[in-house]
Amino acid sequence: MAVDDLPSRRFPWTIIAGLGAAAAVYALLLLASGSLRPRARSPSSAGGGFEPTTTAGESPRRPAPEGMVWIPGGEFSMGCDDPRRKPFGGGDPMPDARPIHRVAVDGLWMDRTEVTNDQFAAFVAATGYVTVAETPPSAEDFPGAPPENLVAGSIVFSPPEGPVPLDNHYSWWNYIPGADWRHPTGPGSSIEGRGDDPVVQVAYADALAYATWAGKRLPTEAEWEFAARGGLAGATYPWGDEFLPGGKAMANTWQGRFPGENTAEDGFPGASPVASFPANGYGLHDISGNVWEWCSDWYRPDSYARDVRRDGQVVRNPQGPDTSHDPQEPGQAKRVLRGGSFMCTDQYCSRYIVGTRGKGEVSSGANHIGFRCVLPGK
Ligand SMILES: [Ca+2]
Repeated sequence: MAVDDLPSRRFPWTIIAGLGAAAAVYALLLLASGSLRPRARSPSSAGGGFEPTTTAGESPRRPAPEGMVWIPGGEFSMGCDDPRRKPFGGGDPMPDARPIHRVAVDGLWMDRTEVTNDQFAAFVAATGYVTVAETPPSAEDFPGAPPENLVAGSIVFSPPEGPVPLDNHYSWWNYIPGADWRHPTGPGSSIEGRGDDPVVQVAYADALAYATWAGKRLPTEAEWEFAARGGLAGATYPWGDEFLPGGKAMANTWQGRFPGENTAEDGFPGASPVASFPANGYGLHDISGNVWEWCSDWYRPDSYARDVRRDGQVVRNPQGPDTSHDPQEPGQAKRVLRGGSFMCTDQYCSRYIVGTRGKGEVSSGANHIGFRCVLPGK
């Protein structure tokens, strides 16, 4: 099992039912957004097969929708070099983020922040929507599970008291009955006074339902990465190549010895109110770190290899593969997650690096998974 897997909502039931397969979701996490350099860098400084980012120059055809920023669209090098030799690069070679290849995306509007608890509450108030985590797992989906175990809930980070081996995520993830978006870490928790925090404990269907209600949609993985790079080409982070420029945290990640020690030197032991960290070159906050963000693509580790065209032409507006396949958990349907979360650390998962990829089993939320939406420019 990869060191950065985390369990999905399905795992307690598959275990209980004796079905065997434990679930996992590629875990996560990391950084927020950053700096103010909107220009592409030269290929030589970017290295690793990255070429300059070019923008299409198309202008938005309407005033900015509330809370959204314009992403101009254009062409960029998508993917990630092996980050293991970089400071804060972590121990994962990130092979699913290669080959680095040229991709073009159309201009679009993107939420400048992750969707907040207040925004999600407005959606629920208007529609009566009930999230996946609030719905008891069905006996049909988990044949053989004792009825008393089919209880609504979700996955919650439960830090161990002392050091634990990092090869067993069950040491710090638990299925908690009653955990949902209003109770992110379980029945005793609340979002009272946390209206500006990103909504969490949302499964893919929940994010999609919100986006549809808002007249928006979820970003493709390519749109997300183009936007996250903020105009930079091949930079390690959305703000540049230095993780802590001037010693300053640019994103909500993890400090201390993971998972038992959380020193919160960046100011936040858990999720932070959106826009607590600087925006990237396109005005996006928390595009790295804070909470993971759902993208619309199905996950496959070879997505990029399948996208690359033999004629060397640019791949335009890729939508991802038709189906999901994760060799580590072949029975699980997974969508792409991007950006990492407040739990990201180079000791475990350095997916605050902007070109890296995550994945999540579609029926699973967790207290570090959220989303943001986009609106096509045309
Ligand atoms: Ca933090």
